[in-house]
Amino acid sequence: MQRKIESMLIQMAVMLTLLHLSMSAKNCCKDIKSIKSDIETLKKSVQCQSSCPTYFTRHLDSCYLFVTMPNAAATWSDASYYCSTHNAHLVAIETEAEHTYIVGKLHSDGKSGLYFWTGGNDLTGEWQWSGGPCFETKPMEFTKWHPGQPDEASGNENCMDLHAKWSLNWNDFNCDHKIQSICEINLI
Ligand SMILES: [Ca+2]
Ligand SMILES: [Ca+2]
Repeated sequence: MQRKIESMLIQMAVMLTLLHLSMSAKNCCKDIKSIKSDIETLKKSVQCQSSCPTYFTRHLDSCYLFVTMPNAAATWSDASYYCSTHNAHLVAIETEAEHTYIVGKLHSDGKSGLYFWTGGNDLTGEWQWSGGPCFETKPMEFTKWHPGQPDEASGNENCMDLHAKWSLNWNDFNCDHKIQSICEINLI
């Protein structure tokens, strides 16, 4: 009888230990999940901004940096990297109004004779706006292609520029060309 009770007690102790271990495991994973979500929130709060840096121009809920210095002409990927160093992304022109604002600004600043990289690219097969700090990559919906573009003219035109020769309408261009660029920050 005593042996039976001892064995039952041992079984209960084993079950309680297993139950405790399983609960700790659950808590541990829950904790890791909540830590991960805290890190994501923290990352966003560090990268996203609610006001424009002084050297950016504000328009509606965006800040723009027109990179027009002659020595700042860069390939698309270098221009994209440059924007990221300012916590920005290459400009995403998402509406007719945004296109009109940018073209108007380049005209009023006397820069409409230059060529500018935007974040538009089809490097993954579909035309999209490249992402960056606090801005998700997204498909291109509004477009302002110059008639006949995109034409993949050189057989290797995967990046979109505002094309001076065509009144700053859009062109697909070889990503290795070195031209000016526009960075954007979408404010939160
Ligand atoms: Ca935009
Ligand atoms: Ca083209």
